[in-house]
Amino acid sequence: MKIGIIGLPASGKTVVFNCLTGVAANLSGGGSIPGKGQDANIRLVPVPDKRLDILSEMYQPQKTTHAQVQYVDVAGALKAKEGESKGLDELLRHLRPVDALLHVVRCFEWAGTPPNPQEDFDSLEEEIIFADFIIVEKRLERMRQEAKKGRKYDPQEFELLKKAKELLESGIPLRQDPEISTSPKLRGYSFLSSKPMIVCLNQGDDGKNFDFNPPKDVPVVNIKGAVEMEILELSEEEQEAFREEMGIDEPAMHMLIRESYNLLGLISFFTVGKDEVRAWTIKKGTTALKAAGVIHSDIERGFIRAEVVAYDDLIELGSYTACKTAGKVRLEGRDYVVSDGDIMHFRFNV
Ligand SMILES: Nc1nc2c(ncn2[C@@H]2O[C@H](COP(=O)(O)OP(=O)(O)O)[C@@H](O)[C@H]2O)c(=O)[nH]1
Ligand SMILES: [Mg+2]
Repeated sequence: MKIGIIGLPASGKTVVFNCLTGVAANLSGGGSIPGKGQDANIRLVPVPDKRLDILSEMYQPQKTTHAQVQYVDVAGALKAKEGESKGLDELLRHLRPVDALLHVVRCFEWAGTPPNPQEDFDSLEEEIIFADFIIVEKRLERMRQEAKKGRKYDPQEFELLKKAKELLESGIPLRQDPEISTSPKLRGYSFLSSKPMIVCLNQGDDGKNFDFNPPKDVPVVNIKGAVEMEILELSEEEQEAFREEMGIDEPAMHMLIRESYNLLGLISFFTVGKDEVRAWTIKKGTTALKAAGVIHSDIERGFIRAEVVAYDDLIELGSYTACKTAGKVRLEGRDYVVSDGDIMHFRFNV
């Protein structure tokens, strides 16, 4: 799972990336020097999950493994200024494969420029829509030419692209149209505006709020990037003391990571034991059989049954044995739809 961080220059993308990944990343061309170098920072981030910590305490395993999400921070602006189209291609190359976008919006004064989150958001949203529009138009044109030459093209794909063009022309991002954004026929285009998006309002130290209307279906998370970064530079103990003092329960980034996990329609199931306590990532709606396959193809192939306990039951009753006695350990078949937080033991035979 990959999440691309986008935003206008100096919105705080790299700061947010650093906070998310908890380590300072040095990026040539990052910061306030847009267009100079187009490298991308890519890093795997463990998804914070209190349940996993509690399970770990219970089982004292040798190893605890979190679910992971990959974040990509791209340098440079999306805006294609005159003569910068090469940079734009490079940027899009990094962004096309991501599963979702994290759009960072500046809400602090920077270099004497007051914040204007709505305008900033809208202008980048327009860029995204325009980038998709160019692709659709080029493709439609080529299909028309092929048709003229009597060559075959996929009429369904043509109709879908025409609809996409109409939406984009009206300034509507493709993510708002389920038919378009989920169509297998259009998947290969990796349209930016069809990717799910989360907005991250990056506030200054004062935490001042601004009027901001996100488009529908786009969740908004408030963070203070610079403050978070300062906290991260402290030692573990200092961090804890500081958060306690400020009444902050956990780093804001934890919430952001979890929000982006939810946004992708992802849930976790757990496997527990003395060797390892682990969170596994699946899409909502995944069956026990397919969940087994996430662990190993052999377990899927030889699947017999799954022993399932709900996380809440395990915590309430205190142990697996207690759950068994209370009849809370269920035996489920291959078509069982796994719930978030299920603790699973697979019985299989190969
Ligand atoms: N005051 C303030 N400055 C910030 C905040 N986040 C980032 N900055 C500053 O804004 C500038 C641009 O940040 P950066 O993360 O490099 O932006 P990027 O171009 O989007 O990657 C840097 O000088 C940061 O120190 C914030 O929350 N508050
Ligand atoms: Mg940057």
